[in-house]
Amino acid sequence: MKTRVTEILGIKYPIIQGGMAWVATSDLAAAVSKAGGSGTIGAGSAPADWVRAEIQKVKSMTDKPFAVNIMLLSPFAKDVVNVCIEEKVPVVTTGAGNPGIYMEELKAAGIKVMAVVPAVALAKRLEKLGVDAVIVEGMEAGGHIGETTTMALVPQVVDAVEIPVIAAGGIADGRGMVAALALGAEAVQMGTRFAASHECTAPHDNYKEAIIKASDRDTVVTGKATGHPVRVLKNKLAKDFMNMEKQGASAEELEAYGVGKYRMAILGDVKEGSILCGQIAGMIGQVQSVEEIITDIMQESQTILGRLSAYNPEAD
Ligand code: TUI
Repeated sequence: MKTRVTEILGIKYPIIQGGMAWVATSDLAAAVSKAGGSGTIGAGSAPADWVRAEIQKVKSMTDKPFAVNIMLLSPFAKDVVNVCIEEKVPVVTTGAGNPGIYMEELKAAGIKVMAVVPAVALAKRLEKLGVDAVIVEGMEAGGHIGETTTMALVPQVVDAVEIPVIAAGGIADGRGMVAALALGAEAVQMGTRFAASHECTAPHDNYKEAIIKASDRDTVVTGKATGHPVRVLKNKLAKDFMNMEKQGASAEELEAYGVGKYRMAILGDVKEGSILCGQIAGMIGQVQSVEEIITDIMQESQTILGRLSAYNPEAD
């Protein structure tokens, strides 16, 4: 399945693994790239030296292209940009902000840049600044999100820009892949499905089990009051946090309460820790290998595409 995105990235399948902070480390990124997709190291708020070490680990595990996701709210974002340039990372994806100030140096270093956008206006602005593709992420996604759904946002961005669009948020199988292609996307980015993989070694098994156990209404969006809405699994922490929000806690109090909670969940405390995952968690029923996940999705997509091409609405 060739698209402009598979051509730009030099990958076999139009599947990109989301750059989940704390969750997407070198093991997962290397496994996805080896399996023919685009693996991504999630830099999150980690210091640049940690990111450099993860990049070097991926390079030692595979010659295939991979990406680093730069979380633009990180205090280390600028340092991570420099590390990506020094390490000649083939692809950078960005999230949680506008990567405009880094575009010139990333492009000068020959790095492909793909930015997550939650809205049409930012997609148009970044196209002018030279991003190679936009990752259009709907509010079904886990973690920090915008306000519009994938279904509504992807075709609007496709109509507004010439560069390729990658769809993200609420996609975890072949049905989601074909739907994304139907909306005009040329690849998908998936986070939650890859978080529930064997090669995703950073989170404790409890974390993956929580994703597997989740059903359709088990995620909530916290942090709307602080201006940083984040979709998480509904657990004790999320309920406490929402109660504090209801009682009018200040942004400072809420931020202070949130400190360290991602790390706690990664270490296995799935009650008091913050488990970031998308609404599609309810559809994920088992932990699988990355290879199985990618093969399943590609086979299911081919089957659906075959069925649709035989579909004739005129027939009785
Ligand atoms: O970035 C993500 N997901 C994340 S980042 C993260 S760490 C974090 N924790 C608490 C608060 C904030 C971040 C956890 N999950 N996904 C990509 C994404 N990017 N979603 C939304 C955006 C986004 C939002 C605004 C991208 C650009 C943007 O631009 C605003 C502007 O400056 O125009």
